[in-house]
Amino acid sequence: MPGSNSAAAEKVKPAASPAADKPAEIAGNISYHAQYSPHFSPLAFGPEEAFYATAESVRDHLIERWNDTYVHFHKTDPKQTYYLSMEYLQGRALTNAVGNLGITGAYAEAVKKFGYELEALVGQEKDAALGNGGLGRLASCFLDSMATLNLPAWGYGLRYRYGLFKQVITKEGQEEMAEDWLDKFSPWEIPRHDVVFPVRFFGHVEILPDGSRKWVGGEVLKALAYDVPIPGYKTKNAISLRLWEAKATAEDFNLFQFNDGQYESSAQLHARAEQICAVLYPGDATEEGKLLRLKQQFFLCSASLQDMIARFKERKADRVSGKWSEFPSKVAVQLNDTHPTLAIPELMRLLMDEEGLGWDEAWDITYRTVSYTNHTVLPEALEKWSQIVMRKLLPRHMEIIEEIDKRFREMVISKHKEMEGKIDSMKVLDGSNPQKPVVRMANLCVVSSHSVNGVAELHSNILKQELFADYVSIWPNKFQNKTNGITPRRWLKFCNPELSEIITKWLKTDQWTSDLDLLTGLRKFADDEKLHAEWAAAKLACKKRLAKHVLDATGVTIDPNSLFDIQIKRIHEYKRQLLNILGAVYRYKKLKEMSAEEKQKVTPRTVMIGGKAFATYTNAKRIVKLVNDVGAVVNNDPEVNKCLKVVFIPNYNVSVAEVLIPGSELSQHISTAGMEASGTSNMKFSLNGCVIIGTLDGANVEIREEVGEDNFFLFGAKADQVAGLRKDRENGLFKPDPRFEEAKQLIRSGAFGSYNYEPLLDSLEGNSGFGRGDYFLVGYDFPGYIDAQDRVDAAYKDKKKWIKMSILNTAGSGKFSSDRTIAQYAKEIWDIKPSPVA
Ligand code: B1N
Repeated sequence: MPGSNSAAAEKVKPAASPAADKPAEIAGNISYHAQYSPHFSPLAFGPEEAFYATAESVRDHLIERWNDTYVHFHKTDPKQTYYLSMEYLQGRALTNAVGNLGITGAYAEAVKKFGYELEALVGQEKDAALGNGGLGRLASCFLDSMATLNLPAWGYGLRYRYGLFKQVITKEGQEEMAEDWLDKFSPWEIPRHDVVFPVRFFGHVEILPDGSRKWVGGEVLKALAYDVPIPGYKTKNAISLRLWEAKATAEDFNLFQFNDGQYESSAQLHARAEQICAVLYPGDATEEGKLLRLKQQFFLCSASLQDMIARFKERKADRVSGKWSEFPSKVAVQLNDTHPTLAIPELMRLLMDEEGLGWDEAWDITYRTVSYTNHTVLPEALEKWSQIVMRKLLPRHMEIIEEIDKRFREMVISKHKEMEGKIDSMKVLDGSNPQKPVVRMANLCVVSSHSVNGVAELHSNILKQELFADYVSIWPNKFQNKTNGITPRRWLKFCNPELSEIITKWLKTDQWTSDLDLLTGLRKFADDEKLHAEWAAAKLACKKRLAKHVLDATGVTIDPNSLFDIQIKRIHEYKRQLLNILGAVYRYKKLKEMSAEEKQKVTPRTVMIGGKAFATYTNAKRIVKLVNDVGAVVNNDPEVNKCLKVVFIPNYNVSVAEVLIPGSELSQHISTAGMEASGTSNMKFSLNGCVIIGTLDGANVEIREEVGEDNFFLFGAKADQVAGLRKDRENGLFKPDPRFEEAKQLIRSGAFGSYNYEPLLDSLEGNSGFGRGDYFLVGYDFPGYIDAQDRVDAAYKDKKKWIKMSILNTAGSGKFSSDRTIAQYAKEIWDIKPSPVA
């Protein structure tokens, strides 16, 4: 490590270091941690203690690589990317760590010496759920790919005390409980007491005698770094996910008040510091104006930028020329949506007020450093912050934002006169409502970043043609597409060992795990009967594992020979779980009308729906309740339950996904076209040989292109029809299909209990106003959906055909590796290059 005593430290041989390939030595090291890492009594060695000791032993390997990588980057001083995200959905780390380090076998054997199976210990780990859904999981897949591609990159985030809530299903529906991922401790994080930065809130701006400005007063908290090492797959590189925690200092503790018995006020700032990282903001595509959320966002941005600048200065000392203008050739900052937008004014402030640069130079550096990814076009998810709140909390930043806005407007008038009429919608500050003037964060990002990208072709086109169309005429080259991806390690190799082995066997190489395009090599075996038999056996094994999870989690027994049909994602009206459940209700009704003979011919199906609803999103919670109520009736109806089961999967999270996705055969990605920016679980399902029923939305469009239209069940309105269809409804031109009416009617009849589903069903009716006149077009798409489901049933009856479709889905998934996505970001946005540790 660089630092004053590094030479001396290097001479000290660490004791009890494990050998990666010798199970006996590994076991010794696990036992060492059980004894000397003082978390439990040395006599206790149950599965939980064994998990923690094993994880600590694995962590030793990680730390070695992580230190080597840091030193390597320090010496070679490449340009680095800093990924700023308010969310990371890491899930569990043990399987991934031993898998990426290539020591799974050795550890599996080592823990056997204590009488444990590695799989059993893995289940002891709590999910790190520091994210809500796709956006957070994407950030985690990106970290895996950055490390695997040996890229000099960091992730920055917040160390929330409580991550995403735990979902408990009761008779009432969803209930939320705090999920205590740090209940004992996390073996994967390393507190960095040497990495601490001050972060200020409130206060005021002082004008100094030389005319420069300085932000002073208010309250100052400390940001303390916790590093989580991220190992690459089959490489010596391990990068960092740096999570900040808020702390108050000893000086903030008022001993006088405490001694006077005023316990609460004596530790006021400590309490406020604790609030900052207490909980993850539980929103996905909805935004609520909360001061605390703004504080969180600034906390992340300020600490991260101070850290980057400190590193730039530290390394600058070794460089010949140490000019600030070099900053953008050493640092790339990627904003994961608008949540870390405050990085823009904060970088400007640090460069101007702390480093003494002028506006023009600071602006040039900021613009060349920062780039922005947009993840949604939903109007309610486009962040807008009250100018009044912003000015109070961050007075200097508000000044800077005002200046950015002013200069942008002047630029348009002087250089793009033709756009003058559009300034009102393009500018950063929106004062159209004098009661509540706001800062439009997306506009601030577009104006201040050198690159703006969407997350799938269709989404990026919508950005260019609609949301950001006016900016395109000013900056035609600023807008890009970077189709999302997923890591094939976690989402195939580790979660689906059965299928992975078959793929490796048939491709005669395991290189596909880092070169996913090799999967196309499966195409030539798509009709091979031997492969079919192996493929079907692997799927059945995964279905049995899934069935066991369902039984454990819900008490419902499901038949592994039925078609496993899954929709798992956050519950949202635009994702249309309602369409799915109405389809299941319609299927139930038809089954009830059938004779015993007719039922013999039916393709038996298990419909599984899982996902969390935002705590105050009433309609989403009603949907959860409806799925559970339908399941309770259908699953207990002996007339139909051989042909249909409906199961709500509780507490959907990363590790549940790792069990469900490998066992899936059909998965539903059925959002109203134009509304799902990309989707990433669609990629995971397809990669695991699952066929998609879906709309032409988000990345579905590209998946269908890659796997072939015969291997995708398409239905529904196209994105460019949606606006017209809504208009038609308003004009009373929409005629609902009788099947849609039947399904709603059955719910209204009380067949699934007496809960009042009227508000939910109302949302699908009317022309506008209350219920929004079926804004998400469930009624319009219903007949097409039912027809597509009929095609699914027919296809599933032909086992050969179905397995071929399944193989061709896996074979066509190469494009959706996050390695491809990250390589494109590295080349086309960040301009960084691989830098492997020798
Ligand atoms: O980002 C994912 C996409 O695959 C999904 O289609 C998209 O819905 C998701 C506010 C969001 N967009 N916006 C959010 C998350 C939290 C929050 O507070 C908005 N999440 C997405 C990855 O690109």
